[in-house]
Amino acid sequence: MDAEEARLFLGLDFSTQQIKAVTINDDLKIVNETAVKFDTDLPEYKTQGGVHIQDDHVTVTTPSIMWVKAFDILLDRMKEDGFPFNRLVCISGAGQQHGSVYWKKGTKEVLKNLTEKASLHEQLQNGFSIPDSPIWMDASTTKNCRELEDKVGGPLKLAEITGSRGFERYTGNQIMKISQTRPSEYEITERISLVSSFAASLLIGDYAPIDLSDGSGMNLLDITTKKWSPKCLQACGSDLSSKLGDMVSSKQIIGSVSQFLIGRYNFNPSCKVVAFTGDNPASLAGVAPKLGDAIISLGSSDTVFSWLSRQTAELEGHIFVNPIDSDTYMSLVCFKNGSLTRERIKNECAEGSWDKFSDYLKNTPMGNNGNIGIYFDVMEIQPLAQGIFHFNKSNEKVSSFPHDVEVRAVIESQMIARKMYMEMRGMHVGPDTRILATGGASLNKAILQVISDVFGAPVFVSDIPNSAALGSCYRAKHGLDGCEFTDVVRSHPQPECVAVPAEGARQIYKEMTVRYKALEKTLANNSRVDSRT
Ligand code: ADP
Ligand code: XUL
Repeated sequence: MDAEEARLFLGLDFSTQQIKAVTINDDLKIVNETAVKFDTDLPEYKTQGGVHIQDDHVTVTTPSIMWVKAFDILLDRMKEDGFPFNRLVCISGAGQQHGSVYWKKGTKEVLKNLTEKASLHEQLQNGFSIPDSPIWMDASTTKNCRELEDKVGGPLKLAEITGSRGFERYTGNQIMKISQTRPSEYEITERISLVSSFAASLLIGDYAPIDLSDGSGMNLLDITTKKWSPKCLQACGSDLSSKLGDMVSSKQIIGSVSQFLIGRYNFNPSCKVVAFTGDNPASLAGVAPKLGDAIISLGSSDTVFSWLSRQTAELEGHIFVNPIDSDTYMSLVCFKNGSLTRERIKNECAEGSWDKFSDYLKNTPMGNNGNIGIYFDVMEIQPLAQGIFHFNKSNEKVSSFPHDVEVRAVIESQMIARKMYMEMRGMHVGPDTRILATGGASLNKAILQVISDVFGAPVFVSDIPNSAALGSCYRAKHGLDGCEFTDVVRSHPQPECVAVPAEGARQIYKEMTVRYKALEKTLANNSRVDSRT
């Protein structure tokens, strides 16, 4: 087959700050990358980092229609660049996890009858019963989490059923809050989608089903039976089962592209769509891991995750059904204060330059002369605390650090916490563990060196930091070709080792972790404290 006709696979990532699109051919070679950034490409929505943080500081939302308009822009941009939509044979995608979209009664018909003469956002303008989607950064549902845990028999029981105790950002708790506080909007909601299944709906022109892996981030799915848990559904809202629809395996083909896409952009009528999933599950596919690898994703959120052969219930972290093989699982811990916190420190202390930020990291000693900072710009997940804290080597609070110390402090404390909670979740890292780094900040070698020093293991990266979009391409190929996933990723480029632990790192970070743990414990749970003043 000549290059003009070769099959192409599209992977989309509806992430917190942008929509990314990656296209590969059958040899897994990337032939196109396009992105639309919410803050800069859609300034009319006035988002910061893709979100709106409400006045109470804990409610965090994104206008659902902004995602639709961003998708219009993405497709228009690709069309202007002459992208060969007609060569796409299959598409899959990812979405930031836990966020929910509320489609108003009647919108199913609108989706099924889209006209190619107008854009998606023009036609879906009035399609949402709740116009602002609660997203994964929201921490406003503590009361609902406790109510759900109580109704099913406690936090550990909820973790046994759904893979996680009650977490504020988890969709079931968000739905419970809406059904209790906005009953009339809840009533006129025809379908509740995750960001992933919402995005898939835009492609197939109908409500797309939620997949088992992203569905595991809701506190609603029984991850053993792989069915909605009747107890959890009942606790979170009336008639919830019909509002959520059926679930599908993450590798299932859910339909073909809509007439709208065929008419407006010249998609091939036979192009299939594989169920969309969460960005972290999609990243698992995108790094093509071996059993035992630990993956650290450094995007808007930082996450650590790995492939699990069997599940165990814990109060820390999460278990999701594995997106590649739904008979196995993946474990994950998520941290809210990731890239945006590092970016703030870069702007305040390193004149807005990642190069200067990296120089500070390289020129300060491991262990930072005993200084420890804790940076929870927004309410963290574990612990549930907010504020900025500086401690000197005697564990005394100080008001600030010099700029270079601040830069090292933010990276050291973030990475110590990543390792500490990963171990609490039962994920083990030894000197032979491969740490696969991905996400925006994995471009930064100085940060990767600190990760290697703190984790005491070698760090590897691939050429492409967009593992969620790339993983979506792989999942599209997997779903369409129906072969083993290992066959799909056979020619996935081997990641390169970019950092090994420095001599002496192990002892320094062992001691620092003990101090960090004790200092973190002193932070008031569930309160907002700021020691900067
Ligand atoms: P998301 O998928 O959540 O939108 P990405 O994985 O694309 O996020 O990561 C975006 C982040 O990457 C930005 O917020 C930025 O802070 C970070 N980033 C980009 N380049 C660098 C760099 N050289 N060093 C550290 N962080 C970086
Ligand atoms: C994972 C989580 C975040 C979002 C956004 O549990 O909340 O990683 O998926 O990336």
